[in-house]
Amino acid sequence: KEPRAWWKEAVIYQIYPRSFMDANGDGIGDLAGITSRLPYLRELGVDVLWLSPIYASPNDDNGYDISDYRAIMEDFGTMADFDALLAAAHRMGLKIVMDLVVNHTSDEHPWFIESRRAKESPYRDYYIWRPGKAGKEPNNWESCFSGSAWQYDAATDEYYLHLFSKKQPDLNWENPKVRDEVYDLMKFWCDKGIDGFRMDVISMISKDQRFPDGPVKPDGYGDFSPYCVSGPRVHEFLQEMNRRVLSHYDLLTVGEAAGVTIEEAKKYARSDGKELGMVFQFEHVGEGNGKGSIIEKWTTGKPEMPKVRAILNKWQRELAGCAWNSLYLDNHDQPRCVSMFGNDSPKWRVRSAKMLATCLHMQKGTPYIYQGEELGMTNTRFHSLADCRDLEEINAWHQYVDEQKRVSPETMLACFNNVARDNARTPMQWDASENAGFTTGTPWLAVNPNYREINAAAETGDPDSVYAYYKKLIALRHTHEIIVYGTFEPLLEDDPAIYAYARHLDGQTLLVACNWTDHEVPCTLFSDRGEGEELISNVKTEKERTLAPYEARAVLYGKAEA
Ligand code: TEU
Ligand code: CA
Repeated sequence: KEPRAWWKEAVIYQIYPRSFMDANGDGIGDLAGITSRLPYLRELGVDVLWLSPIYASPNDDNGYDISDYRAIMEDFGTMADFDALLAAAHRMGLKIVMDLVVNHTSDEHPWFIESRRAKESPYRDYYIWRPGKAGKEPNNWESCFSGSAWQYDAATDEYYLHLFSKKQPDLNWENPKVRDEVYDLMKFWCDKGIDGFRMDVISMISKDQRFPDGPVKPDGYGDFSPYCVSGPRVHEFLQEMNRRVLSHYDLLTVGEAAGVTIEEAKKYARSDGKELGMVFQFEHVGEGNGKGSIIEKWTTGKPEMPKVRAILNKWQRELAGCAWNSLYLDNHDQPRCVSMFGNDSPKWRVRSAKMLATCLHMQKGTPYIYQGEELGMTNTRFHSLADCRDLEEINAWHQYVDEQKRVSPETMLACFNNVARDNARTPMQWDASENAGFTTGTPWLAVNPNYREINAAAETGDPDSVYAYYKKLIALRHTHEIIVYGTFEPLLEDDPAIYAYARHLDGQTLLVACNWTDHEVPCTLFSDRGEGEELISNVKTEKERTLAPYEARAVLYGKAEA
C-alpha cells in the first residue's frame, strides 16, 4: 500500500502575487492583498497556497530574479506583512509553500556584484565564469529567454552563464559554499514555519563541467539541455539538501523539472523520501509545441487529446508505486488551460473548463490549481508588443521579428495570443467593478476585458459555476480515499474523443470519462456497469449510452471494504 503523507492528500493553489490582489492601489498585487482574500481560498477548500517568489527583486522576471533571499519585495510589502499572512493562513488551516529560486540569482544580488568585481573576489566562484573562445562566447548555448546563454563582462574580460535572462546569472553549485548559503536561507524560511518549497528549475542546477556545444537548433543556437537538465551531480546535490535541510522539517517539496524524463523523475521524487516529494514534468503542456509551430514554443497550434492522454497515462503508469505525480494544466508560465486544452467560446467555456478539471483532479497525484483557473479564466488578447510585460515575449519579439525577421508581427501576435505567459498573469478577476476589483489604481498588466462576465463575485453565488465545480472536486478528494490512493487504470486508450480511466481501492472502482470534443459521442462505460453512485458530472440530464459535448462524469461502484 502507498505510504501516506499529508501532501499527497492536499490540493494546492498557486498564487502569482503580482496579479492576485492589490491592497494599496499601486496596481501591483501584494501580501496584504493575499491576506485579505484568505477567506475566499478557505471557502474554496484548498489546503496549501504556493506563492510565486515574494523576495526582494529588481523584477526583471517578476521575482524569479532574487537580490535578497531574506527580504520581501518592496512592491509586495514587508516581512511583518509576510509574518501576518503566514499566521493568518495557519489560523485558518491553510499551509504556505514558498518558491525557491536557487538555480540563479539576480545580477543585483550582493554575491554577484562582488563576483563580477574581480577574478580574485572570494565570491568569484559563486557563479559560472569562463573566458571567451576566439573572441566569442565559451559555447553555443542559447538562453531560455533568447540570445546566447553567456554574457560578456568587460570588468574581468570573461563571460558568465545565464540559462535564463542576463539578469539571472546561474549559481555555481559545484562550489560547496554556494550550497551552504542555499541550505542556510532555506532553514531561515523553515524556521519561520513555512510548509514547503516549490523549487524553480531545480533540474538544471548541475552543469556538465566540460561545457560542450549543444545540438544546433533551427535558430542557430545550441541546446544546453543535454548538459544541464538532470546534470551529472543533481541527485547528489538534492540528497545533500535533503540531509541538511528537508529531512529536519515536515515539508511539501516539488521540483520544477522542465525536460525531465520518467527515469529521472523516479529519482527526484523517489518514494523513500531521500530527495523531493514530487516533480512538475512538462511533456503534456508542451504537446502543442511544433504544431503550426513558428519557433519552438511559439506556435498557433493546440495540443491533441490522444497525445496528451498518452503522456499523462504514461506518467500515471510508470510512477505507480515508486514516485508521486503532481497534476497540473495551468501555472504562471502556461496559457490558460480552458483556452489551450478546452474551448473558451461562450458556448462551451464553462462546460469544457469543468471537464478538464474532472479529467485532471480524478487522477492519482497532488492537484495544483492556478489562480483564476477555478473561475475558468481565459487567455487574453494582445494587440501589439506594448500590451506585453513578460521579458520572454519581449526578447523573443526582438530576436525573431526585429533582428532575424523570421516571423511577421502578425504571426508573432497570434502566437502570443495562443501561448504567451502573460495570458496567465492578467489580474485575478474578483468582481465586475472597474479593473475587476483587483486594484483601485492602474494594473501593471491590463485585466482581461471579459472580467465583467467572468469573476469570483458572480461565480461564488452560482451553484453551476466553474468555481462551484472546483469546490466540489476538492471536497470529493477530501472525502474519498480512492481519489487519493486508488490505483490508476487507463481505459479506451484508442478512443479519439474520450479520455477515460478507472481508479481502484479496497474493492471499489471509480470510473471517469471525459469527452474532449464539441460533439456528442457514444460511450457505454457506465451503462455496461449498472448502478453506481455518481460523484460528479458537468451535464444536467445525462444520456445512458453517450457523452454530450465536453461532458465529464465520475461514478463510484462497489462498497468499501472495512
Ligand atoms: O520556469 C522555467 C522553465 O523551464 C519554463 O517553464 C520557462 O521559463 C518558460 O515557460 C519558458 O517558456 C521557471 C519559472 O517558472 C519561470 O517563471 C521563470 O521565468 C524561470 O524559471 C526562470 O526563473
Ligand atoms: Ca500593491
